[in-house]
Amino acid sequence: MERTLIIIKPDAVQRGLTGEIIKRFEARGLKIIGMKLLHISRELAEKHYDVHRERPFFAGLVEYIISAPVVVMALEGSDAIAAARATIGATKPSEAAAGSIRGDFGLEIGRNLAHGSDSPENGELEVANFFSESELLSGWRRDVDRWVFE
Ligand code: IDP
Ligand code: MG
Repeated sequence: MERTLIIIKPDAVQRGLTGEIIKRFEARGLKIIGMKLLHISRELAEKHYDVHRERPFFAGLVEYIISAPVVVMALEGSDAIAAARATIGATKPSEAAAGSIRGDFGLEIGRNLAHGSDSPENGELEVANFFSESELLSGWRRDVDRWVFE
């Protein structure tokens, strides 16, 4: 099982799309093992986006992600990384496939609604950046699991 960190970004929360976005991950079969509403601190935002520190859009990206509350989720599933990124869609919403979150609800790269981890290693690290061990319910029994996982 892989873990991925999903961030429902400030634009999505402000636009009332939180439920719509959660619904898509739930329907996909990904298991929610942690979820909370929070206002990300500048320190945590800079840590989360550290790989982009040298990019010209870094300052704007940090301002965007700390501009208002977000909903963060830790999801678990087989191939959770690739599945969640496909559900989110391409980074640039204008190029994202219709049917994806960004392809259905976004237009601009700086307002692209959701984050998903890009590798199993980063999934583990990012989940740990946002959730304490006691906030993660990895072992909870979901009765439909045998109809989702082979
Ligand atoms: P991802 O979110 O699809 O994984 P990354 O390349 O990891 O995309 O970039 C992280 C975030 O930085 C993007 O989701 C987007 O919000 C922002 N970003 C990336 N490239 C640009 C850009 O060229 N201009 C403005 N923001 C950008
Ligand atoms: Mg990324």
